[in-house]
Amino acid sequence: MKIGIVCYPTFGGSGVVATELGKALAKEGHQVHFITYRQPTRLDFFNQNLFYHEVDIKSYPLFEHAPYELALASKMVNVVNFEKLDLLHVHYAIPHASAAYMAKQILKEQGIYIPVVTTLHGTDITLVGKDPSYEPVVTFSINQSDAVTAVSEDLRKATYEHFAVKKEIVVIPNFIDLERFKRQKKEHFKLAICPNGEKLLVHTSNFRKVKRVEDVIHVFYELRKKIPAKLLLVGDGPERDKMERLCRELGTCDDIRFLGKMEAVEEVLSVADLFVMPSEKESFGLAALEAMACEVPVLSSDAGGIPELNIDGVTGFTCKIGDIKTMTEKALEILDDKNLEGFKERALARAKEFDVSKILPLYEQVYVQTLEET
Ligand code: GMT
Repeated sequence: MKIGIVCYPTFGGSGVVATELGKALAKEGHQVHFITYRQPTRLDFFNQNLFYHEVDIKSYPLFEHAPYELALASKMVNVVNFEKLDLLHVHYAIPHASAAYMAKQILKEQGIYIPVVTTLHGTDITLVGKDPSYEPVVTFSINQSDAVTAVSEDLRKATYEHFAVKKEIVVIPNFIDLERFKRQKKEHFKLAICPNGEKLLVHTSNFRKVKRVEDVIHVFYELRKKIPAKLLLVGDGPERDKMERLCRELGTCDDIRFLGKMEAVEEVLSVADLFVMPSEKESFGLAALEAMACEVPVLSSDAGGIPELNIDGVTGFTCKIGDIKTMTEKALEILDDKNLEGFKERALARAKEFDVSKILPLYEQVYVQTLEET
């Protein structure tokens, strides 16, 4: 098949899933055309089946905000026409699903029919999408898609709850490349961070409010009163400054390192003992899956679709959002030497259920079915 993939090219989960999906499809022999405003972060290798088309965003003094959606729709029309694509797969509804709808209508006028598959990733539904400033367009463009997928059962339910969506939504969870995300021998790294055998906690995110990074720091602060431990915070975003200030206020700076955005996050995960994800909202929790693939148990909130991945008491624990006390107790339970190895083994076993080889055929099935029906 010739597939056009539209996504955000950034470190965000939806962009990562879209890029990894495109790479996996290309390895299977499909021709994949990425249509984005920048080279996707993870589009980092050559394959003869992979193509990248940059959206040209023309600015003009009259525009306070350049009309990205129009530029994207125009690019989609151009690429579908020129590359003879079979379908468009857009990741994150805003504004990709409505831009795809517009492209589809323009192409229809030209006698070309292009089916659109929309994948809902999370905040496009649970946060931004349901805001009245976007809701009517999001509802319309989801209903106009030829097929819709969501990354968890919880997100599927939330979509039906918040929007007048009539389309069938197929749940296809996030997936992981176990060749890349596996525990690597990095003892020297562990020794440098934890010279006295301290336990190592890791959190990775885009430091947005919904991630509740302050809970990670508070849990760590409480935990450190009981056992020697260190914390690595990977990623960057709007809350980072506030979090640095919080560390100073709590006097934990010596034991916490902010590493910023990192490409090779699997190297950090390879030396971690516990991954912390206390999010307020989380449709799936790709970052937790990456940790589990590196044999790291997960201490998380029970938000959104996280419990569909992190099995309470098995691969880690899921606690009520903001419940620092329980989270600290559960962290201690996981990190207890008599429990830790078991949690690590079960985290890896669970991650294997989301191997890319198991999830890719589910997307291919949606494509085939969509093409047959349209
Ligand atoms: O987590 C984020 O804020 C980024 C966001 C995105 O769309 O880029 O991630 C969402 O999509 C990921 C991939 O499907 C999911 O694993 C994340 O759980 C989801 N984030 C939220 O729902 C907050």
